[in-house]
Amino acid sequence: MKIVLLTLPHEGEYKSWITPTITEPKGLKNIPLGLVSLATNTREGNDIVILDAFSEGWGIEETTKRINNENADAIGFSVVTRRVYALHKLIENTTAKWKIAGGPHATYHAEELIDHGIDTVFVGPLADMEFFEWAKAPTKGIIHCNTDINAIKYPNRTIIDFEDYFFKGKVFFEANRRTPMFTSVGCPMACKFCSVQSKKIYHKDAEKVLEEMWYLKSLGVESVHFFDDNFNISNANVVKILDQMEKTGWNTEWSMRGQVKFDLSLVPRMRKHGLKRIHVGIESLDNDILKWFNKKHTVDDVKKFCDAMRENNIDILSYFIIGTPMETPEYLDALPGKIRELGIPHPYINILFPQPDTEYYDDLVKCRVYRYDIWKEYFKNPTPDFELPSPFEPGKLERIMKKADSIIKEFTEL
Ligand code: B12
Repeated sequence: MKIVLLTLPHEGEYKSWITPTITEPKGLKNIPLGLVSLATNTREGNDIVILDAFSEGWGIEETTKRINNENADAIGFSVVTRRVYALHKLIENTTAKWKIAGGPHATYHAEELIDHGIDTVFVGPLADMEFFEWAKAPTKGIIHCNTDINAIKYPNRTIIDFEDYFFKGKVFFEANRRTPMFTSVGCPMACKFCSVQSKKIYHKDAEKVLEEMWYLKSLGVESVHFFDDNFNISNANVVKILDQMEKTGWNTEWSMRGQVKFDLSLVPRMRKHGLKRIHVGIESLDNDILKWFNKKHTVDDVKKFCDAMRENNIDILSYFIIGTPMETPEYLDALPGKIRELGIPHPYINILFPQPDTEYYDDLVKCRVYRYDIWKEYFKNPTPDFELPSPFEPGKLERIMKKADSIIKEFTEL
């Protein structure tokens, strides 16, 4: 079977005020690891072409042409919610016997995708085994996926132009020949603003993690980033990976995305084996706001975490969210000073945004701040560049955006 797998173009995506534009990296290409994983695990007997429209910056027309030029039996869309407008256009304008979809939006909105002309929707955080079976005998409908993270091969980076995906610029920090990989998928936490695909967490065996790291090193990678939903949720699992690092002699640079609260006595060992930087969602330096977010740490936990990082010379990139209902102007004015006191060199300031499928958005509908389910209506008929009305009182969004820009400028020379 000839199958085109693609990421969706930016064109027409809904507007979002989450990330101030000054922190959006120019020229950053993201390896479509999900698609590379699918291709790696389904290549035998099939002809698979990956079109990374998102990273290449192609518009809808260009992407349509490229898809149709391939004359494939099937088109597989990797769908994130922000790009459903492009998805609808591409469903309309492309031709193939089969149109299938997977990814976070497909997991949340499978039936709606079927209504819009998708033949088969793959639901779940990993779909490699089900996709392989499907390619042998295609069927229509919704497929609930249970791919075992340890039963699949790691993504073969040589399927794509790997060299092209190393970021040459600088946003917050510099890292040479840095690339992402996953040691787990899923996060059981219940943060109010997040719509993670799986609340259940699936860990790769430590042997497999190190096998992939050494493979990346053989491709000339100098810095590995664990882009997990929450890498250090399980201390036991971190220990298993450290043991395997020790066993195989790993001490090349790595970094990770995870949480503040974990066994800090592990930090010196993590450093010894190459940990350079931790990316964490601190989100706020106020206990009431943290509680409102449903975060499971306190300001005191943050202090202990930052101390441990400083003592071990590990860099921190921390996400903060501003714009919560109980936030005072005094809190915002004091925030940069507190961040500095904690020794956080890279604060990544985001603005609270009602993403679909989050508790925050659902509450706004329940409390009638939004009179009807705006996202539900939008998904039925996505319009280009859609702008969600701000749920804040008049003038607040503009004020917060200015504040975010000024904090970011204070900490970074972008
Ligand atoms: C890396 C990442 C990014 C990278 C780039 C992603 C990329 N390559 O395009 C960057 C940093 C740019 C990014 C940006 C954003 N991201 Co992001 N990101 C991720 C992250 C952490 C990992 C994605 C990944 O590689 N997963 C690992 C691979 C192996 O899995 P996968 O891609 O999902 O693919 C598997 C299955 O889903 C399935 N599958 C996927 N596609 C298809 C297609 C077919 C045909 C089939 C059969 C199966 C299938 O099979 C794959 C293999 O098993 C996820 C969290 C997560 N766990 O998914 C968030 C996530 C995807 N991001 C999210 C969000 C919200 C954003 C932003 C909107 C945030 C923002 N700041 O505004 C922006 C969007 C930017 C934009 N303009 O669209 C949300 C998406 C929610 C949603 N419903 O769409 C997620 C789920 C995080 C979250 N917890 O909310 N992101």
